[in-house]
Amino acid sequence: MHEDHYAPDTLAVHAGIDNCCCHAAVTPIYQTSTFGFSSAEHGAELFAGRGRGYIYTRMGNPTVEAVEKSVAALEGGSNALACGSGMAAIHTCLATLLKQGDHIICSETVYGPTLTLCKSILADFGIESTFVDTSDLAAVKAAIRPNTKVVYVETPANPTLVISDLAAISAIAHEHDAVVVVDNTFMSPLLQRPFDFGADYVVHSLTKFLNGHADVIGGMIIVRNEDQYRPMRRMLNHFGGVLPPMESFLVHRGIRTLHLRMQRHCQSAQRIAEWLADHSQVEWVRYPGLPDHPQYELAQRQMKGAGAVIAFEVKGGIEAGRAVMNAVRLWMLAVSLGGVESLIQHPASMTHASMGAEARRQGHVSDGLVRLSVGVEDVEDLIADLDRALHAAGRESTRVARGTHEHLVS
Ligand code: LCS
Repeated sequence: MHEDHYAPDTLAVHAGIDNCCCHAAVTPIYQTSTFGFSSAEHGAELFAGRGRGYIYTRMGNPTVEAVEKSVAALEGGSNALACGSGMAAIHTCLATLLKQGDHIICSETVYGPTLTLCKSILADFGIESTFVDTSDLAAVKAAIRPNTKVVYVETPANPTLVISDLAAISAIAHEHDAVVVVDNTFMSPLLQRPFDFGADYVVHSLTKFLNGHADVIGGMIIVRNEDQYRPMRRMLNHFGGVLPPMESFLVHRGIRTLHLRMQRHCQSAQRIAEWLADHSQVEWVRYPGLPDHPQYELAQRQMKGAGAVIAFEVKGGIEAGRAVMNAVRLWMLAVSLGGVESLIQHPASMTHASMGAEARRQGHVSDGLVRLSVGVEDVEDLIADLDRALHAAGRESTRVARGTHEHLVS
C-alpha cells in the first residue's frame, strides 16, 4: 500500500495489513517465539542484518511489524516500535536519548509514573530533570541548560488537560540542539500529529484509544527516520519490553475503527462538557472543546478534535466526589481511559487518596476533581446516569453542611 496517498481514515483501515502468502484479509497471529533458518548461511545473513526473514520474536515478528507499520503510517513517521506498555515505550525512548550527565525538561503535569520515571529512576542513572508548565513558553526557555537533550511534552496533559504549543516548543528545543518527545496518548494520531509541528519522537500508551477496547496493555514509539530508528530498536531488543504477537493483533484490530471511535468520543464528550458547564452541582469544567479552556485557540490550531477526557470540579469537595462515585451505575469506576466504555474516577478519594491534601494541591488535584473518559455508548444514557449521581452528591453536600451546622450550634 502506498501510504503517502491516503487519508487517515483509509490508513486506519488498511495500513500495515500484511496479507501473507494466502491473501488473508488480516495479518495472522504469528504466535511463535522463534523462526527457523533455511541454512546456516541464511542464519548468519539475518544476524548480520541482511536478507529476508525473522530470527526471534523479541527482535521482530510479522504480526508485531504489521501494527508498527500501521501506527507509523498514521503518525507520519518512518518506523514504529511496539512495546509491552506505554511506560515501556517512554522508558525505552528516554533511555535511548539520554545518558549520565544529561538534562531533560518535562511537563509538570504528566501521567504520574512518567513523573516518577524522570524524578527518581532516571535520577539514579545521573540524569537531571526539570519540571515546568510547558504551556508557558518563557518557562520552557528559562529551563534550558547546556546539557538539555530532551524536552518531554504530554499534551493535553493527564489529568489537567493543559495544552502545550508543539511548534513553539520544537523551535525552542531545536535552537538548543535538544529533541522533543511528545506523549500523544490523549489524542491518538487521528486528532493530533506531533511530527507536523516539528516534534522528533512520539510515544503512545496503546492501552488507550489506539487499542480502544480495554483488553490490552501496550505502548509504541514512533520515529521520523532510520537514523532515529536504529538506536531505538537496539535499546528495545536489549531492554526486552516488546509487545507480544497476540496483543499486537488485538491493537491492530482496534486501530481499524479508530477514526469512527474518535469521532464519537469527541461528539459525546463535547455534549457532556457543555451539559456539565450548566449543571448546578458543578463548579467548573475543563475540556479543550469549550471556549473557556485557557488554551482554546491553540487547541483549535493543533488538534483536530478535543478528545474524550473531561475534568470537572463537583461542588462539595471530597465527600461530594465520593458520593458521585458511589451513585453512578453506567459509568465504571476505574483508572485508564480511551476505551469504548465510559470510565469515571475521583482522584482525591481513589488514586490520590494516600497522598495527603497538601501534595494533592501541589499536583493540581483539587478535592472535587472528577475525571471522565467518555466512551461510545448512547450519550443521553451517560448524561442521565451522571445527572442522578450529581444530584446524589448535592444531597450529600447538604447533609454534611447541615451536620456541621448542627454541630456548631449544639
Ligand atoms: N501516557 C499517558 C498520557 C497515560 O495516560 C498513561 C497511562 C501512560 C502513558 C502509561 O501507559 P501504560 O503503561 O499504562 O500503557 N494512563 C493511565 C491513567 O490515566 N490511568 O491509568 C493508566
